[in-house]
Amino acid sequence: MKKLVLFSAGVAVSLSAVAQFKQKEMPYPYEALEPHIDAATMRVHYNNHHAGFANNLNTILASHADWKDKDIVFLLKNLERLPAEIQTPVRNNGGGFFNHCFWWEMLAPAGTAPLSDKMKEVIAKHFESFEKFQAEFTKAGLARFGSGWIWLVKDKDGKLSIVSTPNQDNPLMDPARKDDTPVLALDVWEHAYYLKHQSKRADWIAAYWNVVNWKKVEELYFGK
Ligand code: MN3
Repeated sequence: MKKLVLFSAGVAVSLSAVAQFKQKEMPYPYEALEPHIDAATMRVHYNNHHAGFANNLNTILASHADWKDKDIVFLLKNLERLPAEIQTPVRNNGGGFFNHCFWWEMLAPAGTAPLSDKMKEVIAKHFESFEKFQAEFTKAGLARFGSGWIWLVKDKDGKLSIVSTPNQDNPLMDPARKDDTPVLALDVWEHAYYLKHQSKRADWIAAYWNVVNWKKVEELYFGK
């Protein structure tokens, strides 16, 4: 990155130190999830939407020295401790940054990260059957009005629940869930599917099930 130096009240501030929230490289090529998720959607989702959240977050925190070096999870779990004027911008852009970092890891080329019997059993234990879980998660995705995310969340005792959040919110922001871990996510913002499915969110969710990274879900549930 080009190093820019600003002088403010006689103090040199290096902007190269500011761009700390960086996207990781995608774990697979843009076309790897075809035909379930098209390369054009992946490209715009990663390079425009996710990059936008990262850039905005860095800009917002550039003038808040006490906060810009914090870890993203810390920021999202402590939004109420931030200066009032940046709480909502960090909620939206920090949420968008974190959610999309999580999102790319939630996906894998079809057939490469199948659901293990072990994980299937855990899910079935909580939702009667894996199929019932899938139906319930899908229903939550269809019911989310406007934009948002659907999550499968594990609490500290290993109990699973489905959580629906608006906008770029996520379970980390909920003080009642501070010990919980998201293990699966679904982006139901139109930008995630509109190029291919237009307004048909049900088709999008059906496509999504083909490319879930169940290995990652299992890793998040059981720990590495
Ligand atoms: Mn998105």
